[in-house]
Amino acid sequence: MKIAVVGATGLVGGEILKVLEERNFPVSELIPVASERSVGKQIEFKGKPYTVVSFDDAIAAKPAIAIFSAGGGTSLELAPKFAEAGIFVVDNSSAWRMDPTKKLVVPEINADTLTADDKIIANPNCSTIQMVVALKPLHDRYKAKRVVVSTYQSVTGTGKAAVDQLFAERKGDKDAKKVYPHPIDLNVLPHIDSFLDNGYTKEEMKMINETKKIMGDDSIKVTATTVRIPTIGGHSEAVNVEFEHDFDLNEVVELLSNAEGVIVQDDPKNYVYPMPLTAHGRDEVFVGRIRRDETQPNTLNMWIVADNLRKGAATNAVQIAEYLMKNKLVETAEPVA
Ligand code: A2P
Ligand code: 11C
Repeated sequence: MKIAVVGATGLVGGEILKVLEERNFPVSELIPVASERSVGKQIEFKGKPYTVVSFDDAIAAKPAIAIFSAGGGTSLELAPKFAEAGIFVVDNSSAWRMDPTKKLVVPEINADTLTADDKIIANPNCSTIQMVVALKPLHDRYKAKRVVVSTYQSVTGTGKAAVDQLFAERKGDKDAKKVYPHPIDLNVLPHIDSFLDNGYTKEEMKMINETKKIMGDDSIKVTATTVRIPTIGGHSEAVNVEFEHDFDLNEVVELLSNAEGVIVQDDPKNYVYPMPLTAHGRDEVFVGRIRRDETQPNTLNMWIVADNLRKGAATNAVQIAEYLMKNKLVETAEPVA
């Protein structure tokens, strides 16, 4: 299958290439796309060099699927052009997520809503994806009423320039180029994306609104505080959930252990719990510190970690592409096993 990766030179784009390769996605031709300034550059896929092309050339090459990770503005402008040419777009940006005519997909939860007419498919925000992957099996059993989440997010969520800022500061470079309004090394910023009139950030509102849309349940109340920390391995989240029905803690662990895409790491006495260092480069969502909130009934605390560039972005997008292929929603040149 011909696959275009729009934003192939970026952090998420690079991860998409790795995930396509690792999961043995049947790529018959890779079409890497980036901004005009990168056209003609070489990138590597499966050990071979590929030349970055412009989006016009990419559309003309007629890929079956284009996976976008090139920012919201680029997606707003270019995704419809690909879709009009009959190309499925799996879009990592926030551009289409809350558009009622577009599906917001986490394959473990709602890929079965996709049809061949869904030409632009939205990939949720990274911090939302890892939370709902763990929340859904519990919601199905006990019905989540209210979620209070605080995040500890990796600088990789901001992009390459932010990773450069962290390491330049760590080296003591006084002229480090600033992506954040403050130093990030040895610091914590309660600020991800821009502030809105209600005092929340866009990242916080994404967690609130996207969770309801993916779970297909507007009644779930979510409140969030999203925070940037100086790590690169992944995002961590302290999640407090109040359920309508009471739960048995052993059953919670069992439900999570059996949930697709979830790994329980919960043996605090032996210092086993999820961490960005151990989640880095992995496709799964890790859950630990599973315990009752003893201050009120039917309420659970847990700690959720995932590599935001993987399940939070690249892996989820590639899983959507796999779903399109396996369910024959996209036309393939070759027979699909
Ligand atoms: P480029 O490398 O040419 O700037 P990151 O989030 O890690 O900064 O990556 C952003 C990605 O989006 C890069 O691959 C970048 O390409 C790409 N990009 C930015 N603007 C456009 C555009 N107008 N068209 C296509 N790709 C774009
Ligand atoms: C961050 N969650 O960590 C953001 C990055 O809407 O896809 C992804 C933003 C998005 O900064």
